[in-house]
Amino acid sequence: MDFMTDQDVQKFMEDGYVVLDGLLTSWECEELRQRMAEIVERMDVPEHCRTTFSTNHDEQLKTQVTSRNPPAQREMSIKLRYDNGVMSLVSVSVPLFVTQGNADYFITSGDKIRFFFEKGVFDDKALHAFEPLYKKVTHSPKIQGAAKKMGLVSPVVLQSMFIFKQPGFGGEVTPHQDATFLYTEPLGRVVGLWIALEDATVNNGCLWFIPGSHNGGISRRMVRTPPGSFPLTDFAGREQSYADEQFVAVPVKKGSVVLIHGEVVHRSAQNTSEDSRHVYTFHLMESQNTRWSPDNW
Ligand code: AKG
Repeated sequence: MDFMTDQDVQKFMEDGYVVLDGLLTSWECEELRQRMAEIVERMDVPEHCRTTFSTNHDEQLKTQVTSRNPPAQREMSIKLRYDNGVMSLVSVSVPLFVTQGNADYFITSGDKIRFFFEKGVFDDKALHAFEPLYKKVTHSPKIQGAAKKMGLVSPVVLQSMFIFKQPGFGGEVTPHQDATFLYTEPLGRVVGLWIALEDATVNNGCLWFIPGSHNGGISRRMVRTPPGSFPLTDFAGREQSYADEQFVAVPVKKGSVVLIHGEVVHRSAQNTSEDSRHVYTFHLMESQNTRWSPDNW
């Protein structure tokens, strides 16, 4: 039987997302987490690269505006520990502002491994292309089969991320549509693949979706500003407001993958639990007859 069934495809078309269980074994998840622990262990993030990433309009604008006035103190240190298969954030002090360097670090991150730190806390080749274990998962027969089943003919990998969502710390991701950040003409060419490397629960910050919200276009776009100007990106339009009741929680088991339509509205809450919620995620785009917007970051 196909890893992605016809019913899964139908659910994806109707709701804008679908969960596929059993993409990875528990052992494969641990292998990926262990590899990430090694990468983190040897990372050295220069001061100008210590940046957070927020989907929130006001926060992005605020950090970019305040960055014109560098604060007197921009010290940051981060310490992670990896014990018995559990990665934990040991200590951290906070960078308060971003600088021009930060914005460059973000905008040039598409083909590199780069670290974005949690709001309130806080490399050089893309995971999906250069890290053999991550590359293997990204290009696995199951993923290729699912891409084909969704109708992708010439899919390309746009970006990849490892999201830590640390216990008691991992921040909220506000409601957004991925096409806000990964805009194509026409729309409907981008799909996110969000792989749970640990159980994702309501307590540790699983995804929440508004089923069917992928059919109404997008309400805002993140665009590059003209060359030579600062900040380097801005938002055109605003995210709509959504009622809490519209969202459906989607807890998933370790090793499952959630397929996320580029226009479906989704969010995740802060991780207030004692469990981390590690995820490997990447985005695919159908490249045939698609225009990747030059205004994208
Ligand atoms: C995304 O990748 O678009 C997300 O919204 C991820 C949010 C999360 O992992 O908490």
